[in-house]
Order: sequence, then C-alpha cells, then structure tokens
Amino acid sequence: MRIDVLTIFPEMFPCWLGSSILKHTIEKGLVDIKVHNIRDYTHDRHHTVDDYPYGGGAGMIFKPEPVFKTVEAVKSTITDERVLPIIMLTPQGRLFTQQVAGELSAHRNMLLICGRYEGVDARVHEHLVTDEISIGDYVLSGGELAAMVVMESVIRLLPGVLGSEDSALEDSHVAGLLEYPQYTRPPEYRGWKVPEVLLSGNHAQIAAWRREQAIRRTLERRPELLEKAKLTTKERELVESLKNR
Ligand code: JBH
Repeated sequence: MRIDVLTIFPEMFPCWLGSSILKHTIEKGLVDIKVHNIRDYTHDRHHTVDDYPYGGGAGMIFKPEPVFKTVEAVKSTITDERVLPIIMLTPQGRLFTQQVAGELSAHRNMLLICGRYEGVDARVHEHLVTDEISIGDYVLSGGELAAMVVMESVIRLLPGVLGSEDSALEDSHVAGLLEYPQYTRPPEYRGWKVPEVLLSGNHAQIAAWRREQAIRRTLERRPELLEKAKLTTKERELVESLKNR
C-alpha cells in the first residue's frame, strides 16, 4: 500500500516513521509513506496556507488552492488505476473504528489530508475529498496525530506485516469484546497470584476462563459493545445473570 500524507507540519512524522515495527514494514516494501508539505504548493511570497474566515469568527481556515494543488500534484504521480480514497482527518468525519481500518486496508493507495480543528475551506470538502474521518470526540489542533493513528491501525492489517494474520482475528475490537487479563512470570508478585487456571496447562479450561473474563470486562467497562458482539446463547445468559446481580 502507498499512503500519501498532506500536512503543514511534516516534521511531526519522521519520529513515528522510524519506530521499529513500522520501519521493518517499510523496509520490506509492504507500505510506502510519502509526506507532503502543503506549504510547498503555495505560490505567494509568504507561502500562505490559511486565511481569516468569511463572515468572521475565531481561528484560521485552510485556503482551498494549496490543498487542491498538492492533491493534484500527488495524484499525477500515482499510476495505479484503482480507486484512490482522498480522506480528510477532521472532527466532522465519521468515527474511526477497527471496521473502518479494515475497509481502508483493502486499498492499493490512500491519500490523507491533515485538516485543522478550526477548519478547511468547504470547497475542499465538497469537491476534492471522498471521505472524512475523525478519531474521536475531543479537540486536537490538527489532523496529524489522527493521520498517524489511522495509518498505524491500517498498516497492522496489511498482509505480511508482523502478526497481521493471527493476531488480527483475535484482537479485542475485531471480536467485539475487550481483551481478557494477561499475566506473565513470576507466578506470585508481592503476594498477588496469577489465577490458578492459567498455570494448569488445561487449554480448554484456559480458553473458557479467558472468554468469560472478556465478557465480564466488556460488560463492566463497555457494555454497548456487547450488543454487536458475537456471543453464544449460553454467553448471552451469562451476561443477563451478571446484569441482574
Ligand atoms: C481530526 O479526529 C479528530 N478529532 C478531534 N479533533 C481533530 C482535529 C483535526 C483533525 C480531529
């Protein structure tokens, strides 16, 4: 997969790009990430990327021209004919979930535009962008961190990326349940013991214990996830009995 990122803060990306798992993935040629500075596509003396909002109000708004110019320049370097999603990271977008990550991971290319909290000229949204994504209902100044979140979760799903085949299926948000508690050595730490069943070597019992822990935890912390989770009739009964306690 090739990912092109459009930003006015390209210096935010190299540290993340150099982190170990991602570096390995890039070196293997499984993903190619190109970061573009929108400011490089301005033609005025001051390299202006934003301006005051028409009608007044706080904050600055991204001008349309530098964004259109950057997208058009980047597009002209993509030879693959398949659909190219042009995605804006913005608080107005649809909420990013594991399902959206799965969707995006099927594309050969994607283009991410890091919007800013105050806004981007609406003509960019209307006539350039094909999808808008938000990573959550909280305030971020710009879409850069959101773009890194989206890329990291999408890249983990690409075939050939370390562990993508096995762990992707087991991961909590894929199964619709939160993860069960995990333990490692020592078997006792400061008097706190690892649950006996995990040391038993009985794999069926361990699987059953983990499943129940995942259900209990989900009910306690994220009950709304249980509505969509794939549970057996027995497990549904367990949920009901736990609710009524
Ligand atoms: C994207 O994902 C969003 N959540 C909150 N704030 C944002 C700001 C810019 C881009 C977001």
